[in-house]
Amino acid sequence: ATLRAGFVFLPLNTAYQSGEIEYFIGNAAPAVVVCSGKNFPWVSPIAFKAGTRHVFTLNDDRSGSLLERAAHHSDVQTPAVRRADDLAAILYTSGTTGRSKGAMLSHRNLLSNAQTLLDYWGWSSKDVLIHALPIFHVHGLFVASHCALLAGARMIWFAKFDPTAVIKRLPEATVFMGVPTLYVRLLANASPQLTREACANMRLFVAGSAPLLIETFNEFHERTGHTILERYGMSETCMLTSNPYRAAEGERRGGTVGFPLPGVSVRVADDKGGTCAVDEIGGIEVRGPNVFGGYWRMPEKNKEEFTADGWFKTGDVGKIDARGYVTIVGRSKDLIISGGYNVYPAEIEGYINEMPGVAESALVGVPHPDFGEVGVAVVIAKPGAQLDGEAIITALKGQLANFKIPKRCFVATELPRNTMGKVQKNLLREQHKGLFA
Ligand code: MCA
Ligand code: AMP
Repeated sequence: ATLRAGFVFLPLNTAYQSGEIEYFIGNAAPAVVVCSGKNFPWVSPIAFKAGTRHVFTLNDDRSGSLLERAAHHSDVQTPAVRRADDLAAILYTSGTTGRSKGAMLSHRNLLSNAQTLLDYWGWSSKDVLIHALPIFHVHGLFVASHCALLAGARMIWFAKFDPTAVIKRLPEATVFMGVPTLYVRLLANASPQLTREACANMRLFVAGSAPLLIETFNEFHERTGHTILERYGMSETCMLTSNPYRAAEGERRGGTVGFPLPGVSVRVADDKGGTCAVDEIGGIEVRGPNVFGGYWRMPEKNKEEFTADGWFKTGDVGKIDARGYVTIVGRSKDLIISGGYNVYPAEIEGYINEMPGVAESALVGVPHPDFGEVGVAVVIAKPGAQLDGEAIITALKGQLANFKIPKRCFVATELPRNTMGKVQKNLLREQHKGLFA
């Protein structure tokens, strides 16, 4: 509705706490804020203080002041005319240093990507999508919803992912999209019902947002007969690469994220400003009509994250093979992806370092069977101070969204450092890699 009216919208994770919301509203300066009735008592003061003119409520059962006010307006609405380059949405992505950055996505960015996916993944109005992802991030919001809406397809809507409930509806559906954790849970929790018969009507299972383990890819194929299509994207760029949908274009290769989508250019850069040879590992850079225009009110970040010749530096590290398949092998940015949500260590470390008695801290990502990766904190006390890891976790819970809370917190005597004095997070990761095995 916001886009049709020609305005700009900014979706936010409902798990965010007041400090996080205060930053987003203060930075984005929206004219209108919509929240649930339950959150109105603490969201509205933050919004009014930041200069927001209207705060409306909207609840899961469609009650609340937003629709009450809308009821007085006509049912017929003519979409506002907007140019392709006009701003459509702002998606906040956490910064590697400092606060979150708002990626400015234009109507062209959103429409070009949706049209490309519509064609590349063979959408039609006969499709039925099982939608079980949150709608405040690119995956559930743009990839899933835009494809279904543009195709005129149906959606089976889940406000929250529940593997048993999803498997029950598979026989009516044709498309499912999930982060790897959803596939892990489909296989683990409700395994007896997840059969070839249950998936007989399905034509496409898409995975992305985080690396899909080859074990999950293989087990899903054994169980259902379907080969998951893995694709790769970012909030700043929408979708960039995809394994092929049609067999004529190639096989879906587990462990790769497929080919650059039509119209999208992907290159792998070495650290001397050149382009890597086939199979050589380097920084992934991208260009195309889907790539955002820059960060909201942060011109200095735009200079850092685009090359002089206009390519966006993704911060992902990978390679391209002779057939053109892209493989992501790691990240140059200090980022943990937990159950498909991004956790930036610098942000969590900042909160821990503010606590009484804390000298410094480091957050690292370690393997986790359900979430793929989770954050583990290592904290150093100031001389004479006594710290308790559990108490630190409890204190963080009131301040940060739940997915950012470290799953464990250890108190140590020092952090490993290299000769330059930089914390060697690789050593901490190595030390704790078996915690959840
Ligand atoms: C919940 N918790 C988590 C996570 N989710 N901890 C770490 N990582 C998480 N992702 C916490 C809960 O607060 C709880 O803590 C404990 O872990 C167990 O929660 P559980 O009930 O298992 O969680 P859930 O509510 O079932 O949620 C799990 C989920 C959810 C369904 C996997 O995280 C999710 O919807 N993830 C998808 C995110 C997504 O859409 N990403 C796409 C971003 P406690 O017990 O202490 O309360 S778009 C993107 O990345 C790009 C563009 C792309 O390519 O798509
Ligand atoms: P976000 O900023 O939340 O949009 O997250 C984007 C990041 O998710 C990318 O830069 C990648 O690091 C990661 N990502 C997305 N899809 C995949 C994938 N299929 N495999 C590995 N990493 C992925």
